[in-house]
Amino acid sequence: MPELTAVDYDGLIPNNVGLNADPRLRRALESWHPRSLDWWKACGPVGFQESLVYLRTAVSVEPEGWARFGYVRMPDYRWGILLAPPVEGRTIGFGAHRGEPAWHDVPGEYRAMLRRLIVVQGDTEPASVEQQRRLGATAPSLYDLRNLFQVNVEEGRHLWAMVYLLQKYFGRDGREEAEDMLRRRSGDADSPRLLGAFNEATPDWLAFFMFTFFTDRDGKMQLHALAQSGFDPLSRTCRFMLTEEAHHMFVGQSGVGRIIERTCAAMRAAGIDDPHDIERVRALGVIDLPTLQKRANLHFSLTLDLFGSEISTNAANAFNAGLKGRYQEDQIADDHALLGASYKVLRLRDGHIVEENAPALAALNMRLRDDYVTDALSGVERWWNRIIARAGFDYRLRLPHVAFNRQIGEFAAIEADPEGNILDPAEWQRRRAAFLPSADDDAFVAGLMQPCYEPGRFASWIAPPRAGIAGQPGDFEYVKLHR
Ligand code: BYC
Repeated sequence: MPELTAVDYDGLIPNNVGLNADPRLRRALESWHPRSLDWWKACGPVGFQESLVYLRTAVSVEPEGWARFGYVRMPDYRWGILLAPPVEGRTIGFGAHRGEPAWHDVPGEYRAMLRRLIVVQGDTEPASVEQQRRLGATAPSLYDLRNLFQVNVEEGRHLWAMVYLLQKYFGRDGREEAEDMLRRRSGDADSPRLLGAFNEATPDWLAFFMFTFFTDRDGKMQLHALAQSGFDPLSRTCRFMLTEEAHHMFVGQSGVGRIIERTCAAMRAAGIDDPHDIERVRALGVIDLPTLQKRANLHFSLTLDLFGSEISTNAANAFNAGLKGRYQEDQIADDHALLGASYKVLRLRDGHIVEENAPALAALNMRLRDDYVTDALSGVERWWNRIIARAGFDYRLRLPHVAFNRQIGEFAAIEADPEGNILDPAEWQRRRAAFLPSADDDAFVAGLMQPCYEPGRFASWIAPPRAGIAGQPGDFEYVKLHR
């Protein structure tokens, strides 16, 4: 039976999954709790653990009033287990079991596949915290510092969400997987995180904003696909995670937007009309638009790899089993079985990129990736390019071709420029620094990264936000530093 939705906020682990009525699970989670705190202290934000941070904490799963804002020391954050309210009489929406009642327990025949999906999802959450752990030292403002920590504690909560599923539904091997989540490390040569992009460095704040715009958006798409799952606890977990995820993408979207705004204002004030006049723009202490383009090229292409191969039997099997649906599956008007249906996929044929019809079931990763590209493109146009256009500059940020800079799937074997023209390896090497950030570009950005911890003040290269968090004024002390 679906669990009740009332949130128990009194125990060690806030939850609306009836933990008190399940002593075995509660003990397992309570024994995981100190180890997750050890992980947080060793691998989470460097410094600031004693500082008071103005954080939102999820206290309810109702759409209105689900979060409470207040000062919290990060190790005291209440990492709760919260599932979206159950939907009465919910049925499986796609695949071979379409129309059957949703599962409230693990379907035995799909156990391994389901565990794998949950483990991959769970692994990304602590990975991103590890990637971002040193950024506090160079925060451009207390507002941004607070947003970083908000994202970090919520990724920590998302780890809890997946660990809950593993511990409750997968017995001993679930507990082992939960331990492994705390053992793997982003970028570690011996024990890396599972997916490529989560082993890359996030060395500076521009990387953080690009990551939250592009990579957290993959999170959104994958969580939407898992929210459709016929395994109801996974669906409910992901539905609530999506509530928090929206803010993470806002941080990236507005963060890069504020950089663009500052750059354009500085160029105007200095009488610079050509955005390609990089030396002069950089001399103003702001980040030139072509460097932003190269960073976008990097993060977009790294994120596309997270969708797996264009043609994937794993994806087909997960759909058929009713475990992972399409983006907004419940709003698509078709048979939700996809047997005999086809989908257009870009393939590499005889050294050329061509569009081909492929079986729709096998092409589900491609479809989700297409939905992702549409979503990301709309963010680029509606936010970033609008700011540039309003400032009166003849420049547009673009998303590179999906064949550009890929390590996974159809285009991993070739090199292509951002327009999708295939290049031979020598030409790629010659032109690489025009497409992707060079060591010089990174060094320039690194040179700008100086902390700005005075309430209401911002680093030279980023504009203040339009509005504060939860209606707070511009000079609000979002982090009370303990030094
Ligand atoms: N790196 O059949 P294929 C987020 C593996 S982000 C390394 O094409 P499939 C967040 C693959 O595992 C969202 N390996 O792949 C964002 C498979 O190995 P096995 C995270 C890769 O399974 C910001 C083999 O290659 N959630 O939440 O169709 C901050 C064959 O691949 C990669 C999910 O991803 C890679 N990039 O699709 C915080 C959802 N790609 O099984 C959080 C759950 C593929 O043969 N995961 N491989 O050993 C999935 O749905 C799928 O596992 C994937 C891969 C989409 C990742």
